Amino acid sequence: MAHRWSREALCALVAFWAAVAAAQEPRLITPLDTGWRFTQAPDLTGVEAPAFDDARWTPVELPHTWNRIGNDGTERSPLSNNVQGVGWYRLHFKPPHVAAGSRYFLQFDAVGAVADVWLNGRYLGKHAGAFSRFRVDGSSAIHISGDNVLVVKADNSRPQPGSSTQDLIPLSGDFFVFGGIYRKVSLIIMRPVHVDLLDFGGPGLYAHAIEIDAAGATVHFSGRVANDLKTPRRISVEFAIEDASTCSRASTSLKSTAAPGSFAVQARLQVEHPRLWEGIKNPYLYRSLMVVRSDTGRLLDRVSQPLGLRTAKFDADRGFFLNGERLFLKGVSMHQDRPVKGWAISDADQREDFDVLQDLGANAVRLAHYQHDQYSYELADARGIVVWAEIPLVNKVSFDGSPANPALTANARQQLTELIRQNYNHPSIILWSLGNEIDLTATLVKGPSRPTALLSSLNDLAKREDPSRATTFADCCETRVPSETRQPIVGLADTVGYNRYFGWYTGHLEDFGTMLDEAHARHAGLPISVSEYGAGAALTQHTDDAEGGPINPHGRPHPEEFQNWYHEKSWATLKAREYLWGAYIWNLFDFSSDSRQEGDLTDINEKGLVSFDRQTRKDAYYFYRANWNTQPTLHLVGRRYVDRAYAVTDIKAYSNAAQARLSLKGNEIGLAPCSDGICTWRSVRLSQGANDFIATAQIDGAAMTDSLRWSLSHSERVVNIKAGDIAGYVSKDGKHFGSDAYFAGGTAHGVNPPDTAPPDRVSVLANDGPLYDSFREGEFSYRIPLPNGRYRVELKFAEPTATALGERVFDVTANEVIRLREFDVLKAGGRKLKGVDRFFDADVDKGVLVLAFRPRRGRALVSALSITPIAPP
Ligand code: GCB
Repeated sequence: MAHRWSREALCALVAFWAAVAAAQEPRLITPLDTGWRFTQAPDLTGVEAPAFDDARWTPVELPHTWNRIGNDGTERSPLSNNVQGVGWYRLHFKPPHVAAGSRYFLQFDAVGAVADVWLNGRYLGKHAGAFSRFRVDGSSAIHISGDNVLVVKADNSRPQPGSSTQDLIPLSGDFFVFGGIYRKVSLIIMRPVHVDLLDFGGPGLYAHAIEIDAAGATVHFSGRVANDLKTPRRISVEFAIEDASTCSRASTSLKSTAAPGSFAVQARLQVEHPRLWEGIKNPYLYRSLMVVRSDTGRLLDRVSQPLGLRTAKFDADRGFFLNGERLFLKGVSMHQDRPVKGWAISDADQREDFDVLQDLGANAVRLAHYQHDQYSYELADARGIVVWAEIPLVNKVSFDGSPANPALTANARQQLTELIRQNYNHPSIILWSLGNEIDLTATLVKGPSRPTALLSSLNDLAKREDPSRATTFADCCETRVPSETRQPIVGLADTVGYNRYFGWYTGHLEDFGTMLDEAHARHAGLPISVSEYGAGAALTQHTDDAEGGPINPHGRPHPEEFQNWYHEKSWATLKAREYLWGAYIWNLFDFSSDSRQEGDLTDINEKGLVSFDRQTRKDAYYFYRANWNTQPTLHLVGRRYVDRAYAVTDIKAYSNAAQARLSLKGNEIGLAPCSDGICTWRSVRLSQGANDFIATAQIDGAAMTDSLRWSLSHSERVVNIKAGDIAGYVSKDGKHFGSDAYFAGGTAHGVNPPDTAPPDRVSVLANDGPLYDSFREGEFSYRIPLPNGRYRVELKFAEPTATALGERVFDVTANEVIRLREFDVLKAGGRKLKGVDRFFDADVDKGVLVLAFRPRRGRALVSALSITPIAPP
């Protein structure tokens, strides 16, 4: 009777032979990460000569960048280095001893931004693009036994007309382009006939499923073979699919004659009863293999790539479908930088970022605004995170608003080809994005923007390179500028993402949903997403009411609680829209951008849900965790706003519990229901000193608890409010004025609109001018909770606009008793922008003081309110 092998036994045998094969790997890969010397000196000459003396250069290891951007604090640190230009690297190395006739390739995982490479004084080539892998053939220059000198010139000059980077994308962007060899370098030694390494940095093997159903999947293989010899060779090319237990599930072998040069070999394989790559549910991975052998069966080369079997479809009305199932892409965007290290990050850094992303509960990532390290895409494959991948075509296609010139077009096409070939095999990638906000300049400088020729050319290229994936791009400005200056681009790619910052840069948050609905109606058949939304959050800046005053998006302060409010509202808007295929938070992490002086930082965009150093998860992080992650979350909100301005305040927890319980100093406050991830206890009363809160909840049988301490440094009978201001202010006489709170009605303003810089800034003439530089205006009231008693109410005013007496006249009542009658600030101050104070006494007997501002002519206003007790009750 014939012996029957079990499947496991067969696989064990296969694994054994795979191990044997691996032991004789045909490629010898030597990392070249240590022993480099570096200097930043633009005018050096003769550096490429092997004998050049680099003894005084700085010893460095890869990954390396000379730039250092972004620090904690409102001033730029002396340790910062934002010098853009040329940096030189030199390395002496000795290659391992191998058989004669081998080929030697140098692989650079990325160099910022333009690289020139010499080996032993011989120029091997240039690569323009800060993000993609590239390889050069060093076979004719190498000293196979003995010392070799590898020289790299890295140039990250700021792109401008006439610069060395004038035709290199990105021309601009809200991120810093770090200079240097900021990813790894290796020497790859191969046999002369091998899988092609010079295919735009790609793996040379490209596989994807063309048909999938329960019974089987058909996978198309295309492999490139290079014959570096001068004569043809008879070879066989094997393609195979291995499952996750390295068991071969399908294979084929093709005989061929490899002429000198390179050529493609194609095949199709069937996998029976395929297991699907199902995103975070089950990111099952096969591997595709390509093996090249000589006609005598000698192993010449071998490549293994990830293979995931899945379908990805977009529907204009119903969103995104993975393997036929609707999946809303709960996305975050990420850059690739860290404090001090900049872009020279490690694998461990990338793992940590994906750990955070998964802890948040995201199922999708936009790896912005350029090609990231291979390892990030591998992590996404392995963890089931759906990826939006993109090229760094950002903000503009030319300096003067004209269409992209041929050189820039060629560079953008090259970077797109590299992105696609190098990442073709990652099942996690579902979209190639062609650009980001490339008509932004039309909005900012009101000049023309002519991106369509380039965008169409890139779209065609992406479809030709990879017909299996959809294209997209991120739009900023569709309806913001007239069509005479801006060519319409939405609809040019298969899908679109809208970068929208309602309530931050523009408009009101309430208009976000309407804008999306209008876009959906305007572009019938076009699948749409939100590719960016977000708001800044500084860890040391706080507000009691995010609607208390205008935000200054390009400046300071950026209270953390504004970000909470923004995301609570935004997520409610987004999740209600069935037609959206996804939404990407901008950004998961704070990141470096040397044009930013915002929040409490310098050179950092602080729209992250997590701080730049990854040490602090902001409150808004937990809002999403409560909504997106099924793991239990219970997080009391406001843990960094410790010194409270007001004794009576709401307190919130972000939680996926049905309800949560709160106690203060051991006294039960009560049970609050939680909906949409938010549990709120209204009008909680703090007392002077420390206030310790403990929240508890049961979530899926797990007992959760969280605590925080707030302190109140003044009596509960004192209330100081800076009207119309989102942040507080400590007055010259040491009083803590909280941000605008307890108000109803009116609108908030500053005497200077946000972003006004000297010399246009005005100030209020008063002993303490800043106390008067914001105001609430209109018909409005304040309901201020206070213990019963008698109080002194001091109101502060400054006329911001009225030029004639009688233009603005109003009454102020306290608990319905008129205290200021027909008050005219201009008259009282005698001139515009002159601080005016008025005070009166008022009794509180029902726990609340209602101050009403009632216009008689024009709009009422107030700049600050200060309430202090006169006598105990
Ligand atoms: C955008 C850009 C992104 C910026 C972001 C912001 O629209 O695409 O690069 O960083 O806005 O924070 O302003």
